[in-house]
Amino acid sequence: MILKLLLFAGLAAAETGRDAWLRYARLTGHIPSALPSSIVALNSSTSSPVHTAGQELQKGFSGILGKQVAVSSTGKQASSAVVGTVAQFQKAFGSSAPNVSAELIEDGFWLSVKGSTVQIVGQNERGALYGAFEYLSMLAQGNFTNVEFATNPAAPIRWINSWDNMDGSITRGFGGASVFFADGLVLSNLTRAAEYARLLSSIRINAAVVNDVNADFHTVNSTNIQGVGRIADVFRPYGVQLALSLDFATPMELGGLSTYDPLDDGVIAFWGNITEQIYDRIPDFAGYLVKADSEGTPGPLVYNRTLAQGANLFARPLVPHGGIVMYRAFVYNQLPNESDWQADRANAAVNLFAPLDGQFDDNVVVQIKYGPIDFQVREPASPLFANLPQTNVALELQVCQEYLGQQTHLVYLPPLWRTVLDFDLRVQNETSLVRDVITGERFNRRLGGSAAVVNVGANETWLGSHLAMSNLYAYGRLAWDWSLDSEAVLQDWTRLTFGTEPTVVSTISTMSMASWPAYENYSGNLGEQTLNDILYTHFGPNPQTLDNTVWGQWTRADHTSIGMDRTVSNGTGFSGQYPAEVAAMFESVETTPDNLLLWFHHVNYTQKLKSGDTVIQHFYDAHYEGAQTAAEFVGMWEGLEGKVDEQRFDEVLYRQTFQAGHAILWRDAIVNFYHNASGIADEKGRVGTHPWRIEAESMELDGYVPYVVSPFEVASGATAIVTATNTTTGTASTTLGFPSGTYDVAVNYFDMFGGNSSYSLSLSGRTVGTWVGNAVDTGKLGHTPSIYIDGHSATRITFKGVSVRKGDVLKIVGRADGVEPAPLDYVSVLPAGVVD
Ligand code: GCV
Repeated sequence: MILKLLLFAGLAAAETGRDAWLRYARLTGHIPSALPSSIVALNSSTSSPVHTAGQELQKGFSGILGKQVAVSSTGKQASSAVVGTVAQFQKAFGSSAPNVSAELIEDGFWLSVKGSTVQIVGQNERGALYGAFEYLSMLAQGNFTNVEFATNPAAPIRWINSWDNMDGSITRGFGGASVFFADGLVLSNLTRAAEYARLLSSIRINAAVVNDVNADFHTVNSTNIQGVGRIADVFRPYGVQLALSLDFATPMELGGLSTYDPLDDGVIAFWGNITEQIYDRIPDFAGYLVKADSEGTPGPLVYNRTLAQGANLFARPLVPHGGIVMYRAFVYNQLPNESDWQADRANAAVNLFAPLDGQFDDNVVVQIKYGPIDFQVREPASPLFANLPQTNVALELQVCQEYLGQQTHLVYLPPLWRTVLDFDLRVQNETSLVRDVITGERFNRRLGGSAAVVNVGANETWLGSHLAMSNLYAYGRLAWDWSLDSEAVLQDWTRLTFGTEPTVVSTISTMSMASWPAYENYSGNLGEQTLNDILYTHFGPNPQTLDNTVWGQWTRADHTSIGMDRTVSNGTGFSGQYPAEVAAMFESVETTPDNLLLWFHHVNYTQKLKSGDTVIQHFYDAHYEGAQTAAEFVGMWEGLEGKVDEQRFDEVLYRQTFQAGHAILWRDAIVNFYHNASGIADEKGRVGTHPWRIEAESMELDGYVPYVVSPFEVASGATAIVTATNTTTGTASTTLGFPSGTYDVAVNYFDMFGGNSSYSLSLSGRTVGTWVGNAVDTGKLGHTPSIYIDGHSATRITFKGVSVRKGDVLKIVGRADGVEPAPLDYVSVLPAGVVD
């Protein structure tokens, strides 16, 4: 361990992020001499994960240690790194092979490092490759200690779900186009798909669904079965199995049948045939993922069949091949009505699935989103985990930050995931942690595990953001062992991704661990959900979209009170879906934790929390605190200049700067919205008070006109300015009365999709800066774009350390472009330390 501190990974000049945590960057400092002098990979077939392991070891030794080591498929154990399965070791070395088979279950491995002798024994080939990656991860982190241990997965299902569409787009994709599909076909060049499989394998993901759950029936036509077969071919050397999402109505749409009724013989035969065609091409096909009767998708309920009948339809033809069906519990087609106090979308999953417990075939797994609604910033653990003791279940997470800043905000997700995984459901008054339910341990199920929605794209960074990659890495690590510490996993990722320099590790760790609490603080508090625009982009603030819709993500906020009454006594009855002890806890305001209060209860804004604050004051305080934290991330990251390669340093700085500005927008939008709703002042006098801010609409305007923004809360003073026409230039000017000094000058403007307006800012004729609002059109930020002046397009540019004289004339000239009329909201002239 001491060695670890002495070794630092070298700093390359520029890195794109494409190698992610598998950079194999050169270590500098003292490297022990006792290292393997040869690599023996006990299978030489190129599609074999053991062969891949040999290649990876060679690449790793070369990159990390600068040591060129030959690979062969035979050799001795002493002074070699030998990798293979239990059976391959026995065949090659007989009685001198490590006797470890009893310690291993499927996909597990045993790793022994004794100076220059390294043995990596997998229960299967995939396990052997995992072991090689583990050894390389140690080396890359400068850890040369001798070890000997066996490790096994917590659960057999460790999947990712891609939401890639056949046209090459990605649903909720923020990192470029699909690495699998374009124009209705599988890409001819699958280089990135293979690189992705390498990343997945290194974090022990064993299967990937490659197409969106809103599946296109063309995915299983004969051309595309051959196409996805090629994806499976590039996955195979990494031990990643391919799986597909299905469209329930395919028998009609593709097969020309008059029905897709799951009990119809023709339909049964149709799916049997498709399944055989798939296995002919992909013998190691993992299985199907099914979204049915949900958000308009077809399903068994259309024919009054049960969801179990629907799931079993796909499960049966998979049995002879060992495939499984992941059947999603995210089922709701009946849209609720908010005027009904008892209506609740959160009730749907338990209502639909619990009565079917025991009716699903053995190779069906019900895949359950972590919370009862939809990947919100905070939700209680889905009660469905407690209601299916005779059914295989898996947890569904999102690495994709759909509602959590879309990878333009740093949000390290494992601390959020932990709130669900570590939750004790108290089934039959016994310890019943969600993580033990999903692994199959609690109810003694053979199958179980997890799936995460991952939206990697062709962007060199994969997710559009370097720091967001920690979520993918952590997902894999946790899916293997849910008891791991979130921060320890993050630090491994950081050392592998950015090097072992202690300041780099501690800074990224501090930022990341603070990031989910910060996001929750400036988005939605007290279990109110993420207050973003659920009707449009799921990105910026728009709290009013949660109510008065059929989507059932209501807050029921009015002038005096807020929250969903989910009690049994007076509300939707949702709290009664939990086992008795938990139900009792959530039934009462007194025993419901503050952070879920508004999820379970409808209370006055003046309701006192356990913290002693009122609900409304908590909103105000949390939002100011969250935006402050996001602002601090910028300075923290700047402290890493020279310690992280320039390209990644700049790209992360760009995103952190955006986040800091957008967090202020979030803060102001939400506090203004609830201040307006409740009429209750902020005890600390901050809401509505902006001493360093100049509203654009209050400046002297020439060629600019005021524009009233909707929703009102996403523009300061509810008003922005826009150029008089879409082809002209406007000028906004004002004389500054602030004391002379050095300030940061921030300009809030709107970067809409469909235009790249240009701007210049000057002080009494001295140019402060020029810029173009093109981050959205160029895809530089990647979040879902907006064509409106709203909370999604709102952004900010900051000029630091500007010398301002009292009486200076501040002037902004904006030139419209495309649909974008150079919209401006306000200017802040900020003394050091002020966040506004
Ligand atoms: C792929 C949410 C998302 C949808 C997604 C759906 C699901 O509603 O916004 O894009 O569909 O969840 O998980 O099926």
